[in-house]
Amino acid sequence: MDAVVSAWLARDFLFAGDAVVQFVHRSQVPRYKDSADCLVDVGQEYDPDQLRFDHRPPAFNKRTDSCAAKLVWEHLIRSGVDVAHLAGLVQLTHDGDSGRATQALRQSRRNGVHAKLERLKASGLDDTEVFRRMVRRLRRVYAAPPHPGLQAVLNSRSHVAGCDAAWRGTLGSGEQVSMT
Ligand SMILES: [Mn+2]
Repeated sequence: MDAVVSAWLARDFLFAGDAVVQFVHRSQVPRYKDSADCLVDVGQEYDPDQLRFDHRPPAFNKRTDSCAAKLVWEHLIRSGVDVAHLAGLVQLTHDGDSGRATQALRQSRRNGVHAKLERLKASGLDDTEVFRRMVRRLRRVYAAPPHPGLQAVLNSRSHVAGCDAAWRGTLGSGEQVSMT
């Protein structure tokens, strides 16, 4: 799950969807160590500037101190990417990756995304197809909420006509709001 979520976060939010994700066996990692644009959950290196996101020693003292999904997510937050709505998924992934049996994790293993991944893995599909189907599910379950700035304008447009510029400043790029 950590590999899936971290690869999804990297591809969709770090590379805006424009990246080829390849799952490699640990023994093959040295071959990709220098050539890959980004490594998640492999490589034993944590170097956000070089887009290396692993949590195994010596990157961290204990592998349970963090997880790849959390490291990528924290990097995205620091970079100003709007992924705050994925905090729950990241926590769930970290709990699962470090063996913390929280209520949310138990539920996820029963009928959530963890259960979905187990089913897909057991079905004999290759890694690429498992990843594709997991991403489809993750996008649906963890869709971004409507932009709060946009909502505020739409919900109270009659009251904020005089504050047009201020509200506009809170909108994400590409969103057009007409106050008229
Ligand atoms: Mn991991």
